[in-house]
Amino acid sequence: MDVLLGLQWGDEGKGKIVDVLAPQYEVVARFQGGPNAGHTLEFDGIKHVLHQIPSGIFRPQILNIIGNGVVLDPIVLKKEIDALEKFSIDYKKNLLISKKATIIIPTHKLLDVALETAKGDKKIGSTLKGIGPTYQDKIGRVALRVGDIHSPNFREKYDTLVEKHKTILSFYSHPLDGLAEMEAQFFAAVEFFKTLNLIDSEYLVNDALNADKKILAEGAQGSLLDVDFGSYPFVTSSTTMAAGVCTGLGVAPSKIGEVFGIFKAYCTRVGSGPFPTELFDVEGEAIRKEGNEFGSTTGRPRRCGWLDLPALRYSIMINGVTQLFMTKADVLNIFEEIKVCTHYELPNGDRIDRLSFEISELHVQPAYKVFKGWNCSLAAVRSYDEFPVKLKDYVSYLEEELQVPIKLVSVGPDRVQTIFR
Ligand code: 2SA
Ligand code: GDP
Ligand code: MG
Repeated sequence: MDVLLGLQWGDEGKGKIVDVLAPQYEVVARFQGGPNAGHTLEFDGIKHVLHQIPSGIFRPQILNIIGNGVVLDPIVLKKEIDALEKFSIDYKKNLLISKKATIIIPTHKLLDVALETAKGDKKIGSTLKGIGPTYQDKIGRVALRVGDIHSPNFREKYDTLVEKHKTILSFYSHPLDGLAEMEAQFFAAVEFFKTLNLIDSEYLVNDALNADKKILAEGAQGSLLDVDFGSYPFVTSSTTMAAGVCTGLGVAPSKIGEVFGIFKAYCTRVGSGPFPTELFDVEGEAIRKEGNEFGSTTGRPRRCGWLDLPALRYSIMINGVTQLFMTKADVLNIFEEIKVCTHYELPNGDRIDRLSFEISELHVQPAYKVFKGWNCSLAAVRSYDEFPVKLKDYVSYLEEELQVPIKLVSVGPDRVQTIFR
């Protein structure tokens, strides 16, 4: 089993690259996150944004699994499936859902809003999809799971959980506006859910591996948003790193083969939290405009900045990355000069190149190496040989610094704008 995951703060282009690699695999599986994710795929002039459905869904021969590590919103899933209807995708055959995945219920979303509001200017910048409260209930051992929908006690379990949530919501004086309507949608979506392929996905995954079938695990968010190793508390609530594949799908660490680490040629972050190379000037604005850096789920503008090597090295280390994929190289076409952060400096001039526990309080300044930009369009480029020399230099420099080969460079959102090396 191979893994593809984001090395930054998400939105590295995972959806696009999973779709490109999918024909090499028989199964594509999501192992964490939920409707907070927005994975964009583009082909035949059409753009698709997936939230919970794995990005192999457009390849008819591939089985797509939503694993036990995912928190799943039935209402969002119904909408996603409806949006796929016109593309004649056989989701009853190609989409399989773990009975052990956790269900997001309407009050989880209200709680997400209430908890964020209570944080005031310390808010995480949650997508408000109910992710944090649902993972809290999972770990607190009170959550509902997909397999529960067939239980005669489902409604009772639901009501017990909602009562608990209402107590917390009343503590925060949070209104229950819209709850009745959300519940009606939820129960309708649960009925629809019963018609889907709900399975013990750990058996399917391990049987497939034992039969030498190839599986690609598709990460969501990014390593710097990992609940343990990200910039806590400004993180998501799941294990976004490679280790999450084992708990999120039920596979042994020994089954993991290649770990594809995907990064943008620069950095973005959506939501709050430290971002040492963030640009607050016209350059940051130019990246946002050129890269169309707006949240794929919420539409929020993404914060933009230069590539950060200490952060990338950290992500490579905790994930055991074996191959690097660089995306959005074309977004840097517009720049005369491109910067890469090689290390950080403290106010006293000391040099830092590790992401310590204290780093967010140290007021580090990024130190940059400056490259001359290639300053030309990459729209028609279809092979590495056609790359401008300055882009080749940029790729070689990063490879040397990161000590992992860059095997793929993406030069546009479309499937065909993908260059293998
Ligand atoms: P949450 O909703 O509880 O997981 O939010 C916690 C933090 O995690 C960040 N987060 C994300 N960061 C990048 N991309 C994500 N997906 C969407 C996208 C985001 C969007 O593809 O653009 O549309 O805004 C994602 N999901 C969660 C989030 O910003 C918080 O910082
Ligand atoms: P994901 O969450 O990692 O799947 O990434 P998102 O879909 O949230 O954000 C990536 C955005 O960049 C999407 O709009 C993609 O269509 C787009 N994209 C992906 N690769 C490239 C690329 O190489 N160049 C450009 N210009 N856009 C890209
Ligand atoms: Mg995204």
